[in-house]
Amino acid sequence: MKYYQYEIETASRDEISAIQSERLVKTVRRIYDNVPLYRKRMEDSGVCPDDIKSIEDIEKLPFTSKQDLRDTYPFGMFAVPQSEVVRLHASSGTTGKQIVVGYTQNDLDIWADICARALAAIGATKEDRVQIAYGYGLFTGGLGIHGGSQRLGCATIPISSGNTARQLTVMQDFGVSVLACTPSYGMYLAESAKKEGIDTNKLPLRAGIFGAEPWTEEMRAQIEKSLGIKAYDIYGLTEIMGPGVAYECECQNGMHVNEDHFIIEIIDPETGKHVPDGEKGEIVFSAISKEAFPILRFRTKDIGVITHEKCACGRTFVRMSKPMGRTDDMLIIRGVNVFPSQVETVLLQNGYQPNYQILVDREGLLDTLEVAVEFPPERFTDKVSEISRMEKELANKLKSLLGVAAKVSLVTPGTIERSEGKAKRVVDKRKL
Ligand code: DLL
Repeated sequence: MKYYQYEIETASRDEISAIQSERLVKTVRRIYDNVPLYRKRMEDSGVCPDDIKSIEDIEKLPFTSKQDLRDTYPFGMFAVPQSEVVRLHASSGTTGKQIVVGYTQNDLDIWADICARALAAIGATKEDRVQIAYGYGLFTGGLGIHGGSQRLGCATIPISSGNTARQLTVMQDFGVSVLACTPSYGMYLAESAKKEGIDTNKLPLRAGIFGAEPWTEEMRAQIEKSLGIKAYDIYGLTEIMGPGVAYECECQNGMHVNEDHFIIEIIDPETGKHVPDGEKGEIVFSAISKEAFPILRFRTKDIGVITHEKCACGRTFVRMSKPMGRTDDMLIIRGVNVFPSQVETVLLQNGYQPNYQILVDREGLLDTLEVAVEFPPERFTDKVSEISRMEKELANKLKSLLGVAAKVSLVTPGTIERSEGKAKRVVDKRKL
């Protein structure tokens, strides 16, 4: 079973647009009537629900930001009475007060469907055993994929993140075939398996569904090689639903947005205007079928591109690229824009593992950039001249790709902190 819901996943553009228009119009009316913040925003920008007749009119609507959700904390954006809400999740993000989102039973059903689509797209069936090593709890990762895995009929293993030794025991003893966790935890599991002498290539494990944090194509290749699996991407965010907003198919060439439930726009972050397919911009999402927590034109701060080109898998949903960074994690070092993903690409292309940290500071008026990365275990040495030769070589490679000088510090394998959830790659001391 390659598709979970074949008809909608392969619907024509006209059919998709018709569904989107109908749901958008309804959502606008509903939130105008039920959410004071939206009513005020729309009134302030001179739009009324009757102005929105189809998705063509979406640009008339005001944006929503994370700050709006903080300002209405905890339940100010909910559009149904409390008695209809059957689940709450929350996200704190990297800074600031947490935000709370809610789901009706119908919302949870849709969430399970979209995660089931994601699992089916990577070839999972009810014959599979799925180890869910995303965190369970207020984070949407664990319970989100859990709902999809159960909906598809897979034997679902709700192990949550952490306790790596137990993860490896379960993986072997239960004959796990699909792993779900963050890519950085996937790498850590691979590394730990190797240390324990477990050859994951000999296990039934054959695919992984990784997301919740940025990862590069180079990291994908490493995970595939070290775990002996196919590694697929899955995207989502708490404000819109959780995991499953977009999902990769076997083509591994962009993530299909579940367009019957979410409208994606790519905008120029400065002007707020749409940019054409293939051009980079900020990703904006509207959730058009959610009951408890509908959201319109949410500015994700993720940067990506979309394409409407046909995908070889037969799905017609628009594809988004891996997010290439965030408008708020782009570092500006001496005036040059640097994304952590660029650093990761250079490291992995040069034989290093994705165990690194980027340290930014300011000496006097000058920004400093340092990349601490572990020696590849097989190249570990205590010879000072060799260490400085390797550091210089990597620093040159970084400079030529980033356009700004970086100091490289090679550190002992195993000393950069491992993550069981989202890895913390950047320490920017300038803001402290
Ligand atoms: O991370 C939901 C999720 C759980 C997605 C499990 C996939 C798998 P939040 O904690 O609200 O929700 O974080 C959302 O994480 O805006 C992106 O910046 C980042 N992100 C999520 N998926 C990906 C991905 C979950 N596949 C934020 N690639 C988003 C890159 C991702 N970044």
